[in-house]
Amino acid sequence: MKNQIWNKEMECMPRKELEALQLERLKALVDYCDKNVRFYHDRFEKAGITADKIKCLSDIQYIPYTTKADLRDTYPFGLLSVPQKKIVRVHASSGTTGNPTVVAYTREDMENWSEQVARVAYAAGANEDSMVQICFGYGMFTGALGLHYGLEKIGATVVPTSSGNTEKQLKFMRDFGTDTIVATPSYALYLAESAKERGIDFPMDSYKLRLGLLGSEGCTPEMRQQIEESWGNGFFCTDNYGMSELNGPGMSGECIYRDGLHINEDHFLCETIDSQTGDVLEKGATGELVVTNLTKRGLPILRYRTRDITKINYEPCQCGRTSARMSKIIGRSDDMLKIRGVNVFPSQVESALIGINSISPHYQLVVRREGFSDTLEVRVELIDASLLEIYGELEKLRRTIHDRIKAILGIEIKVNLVEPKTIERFTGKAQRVLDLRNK
Ligand code: DLL
Repeated sequence: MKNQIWNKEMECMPRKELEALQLERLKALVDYCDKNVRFYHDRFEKAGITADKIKCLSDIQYIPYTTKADLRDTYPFGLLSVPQKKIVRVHASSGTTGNPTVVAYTREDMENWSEQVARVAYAAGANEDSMVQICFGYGMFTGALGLHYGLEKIGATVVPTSSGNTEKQLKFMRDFGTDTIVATPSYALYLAESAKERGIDFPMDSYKLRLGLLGSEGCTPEMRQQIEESWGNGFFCTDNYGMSELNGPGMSGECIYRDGLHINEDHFLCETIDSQTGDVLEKGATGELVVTNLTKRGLPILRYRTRDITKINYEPCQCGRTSARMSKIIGRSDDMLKIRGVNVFPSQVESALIGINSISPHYQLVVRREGFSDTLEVRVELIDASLLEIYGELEKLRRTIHDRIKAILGIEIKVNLVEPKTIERFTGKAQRVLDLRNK
């Protein structure tokens, strides 16, 4: 892969200049939020914050954190800072309960977002010669449209196949000579295995795939190796991170040296904090990532608690970029699960179970990796064991639970009704999730 830099001026800026720019942008953002968003105005007033009190970057610590709950409480448009006619795009992702998290973009936000994605895609090796198939679901999820705009910006040929329909994905891949895919790591692997299964008719050489822009869920180095070996022919992939609250993909991504994910720091100011105490940690320490989107204007977000655990390396990279690099996500400080690219919270399952007769409030989520795809089993405890003897009733109950949960999560699940008192009880915080994917 070639070492290419999309925006040298910004990506290789001396750190002193970069930090001066971040400070200038932070002050402008605080001033902007103070004047245009009631939610922030009230919070700043309470905390005694005004833009002129921000003298250096570390003064950011006086600004209160924003959480997913804040977005949920102001659903859908309580954090908008402009009249709706200035908003050109809305996206959403699932929240912990009930309301999804809604995000909104002005035209300027869209330009910034495309620029951020253009940089990470170019850093990975994509360019105007690339034929890119986007296998993320188009819709409220930011993954597909985010990469779509960024890839068009660098002049790549975008093939918006969206998610699913593996047979068609592979056909287009062969017929078009697709050389780059955008997918979750698990789907990239699944595609490779499906291609291999058709090996007699279409040997792996019928595919020109060389690059994978992967993201939206974790990918260990072992998994990456497995994906690369499955595709063969020098297939190379990078890890890309982001979240809808921070535009979507494009916040950070690996360059060809793959030694951390370069953060677009002129747009994102990052900190790590102790997720228990909320204290800011020293630079470079492992903790929960907190991000301020310095340039977002439609629905600005300050000091967003991502719940993702990482550490940030501020040393320059051999690629020539001066931007800091975050390590791959080590885990989460809450119980959110990412299953086949979809955010799942145990509390969503709980809300689906509430009010159903014959089941106890004890349940467990079991996540497995079967083949190359994640599966979710929901174990629910019956109140009365005698129901196990009546197949018709049991099946009816299982269906009801299945349909309710599926309607909320939007993914296929398996419901398993178990005997009374067989799900482990906890005296402290209940452990609702059994994640067996890495076992
Ligand atoms: O997943 C945005 C995205 C799309 C990023 C496509 C990269 C590529 P959300 O649906 O809001 O946004 O989910 C955000 O997914 O807080 C992480 O927990 C997880 N996540 C995203 N990228 C990675 C990654 C998109 N590379 C949540 N590694 C985040 C590990 C990731 N976890």
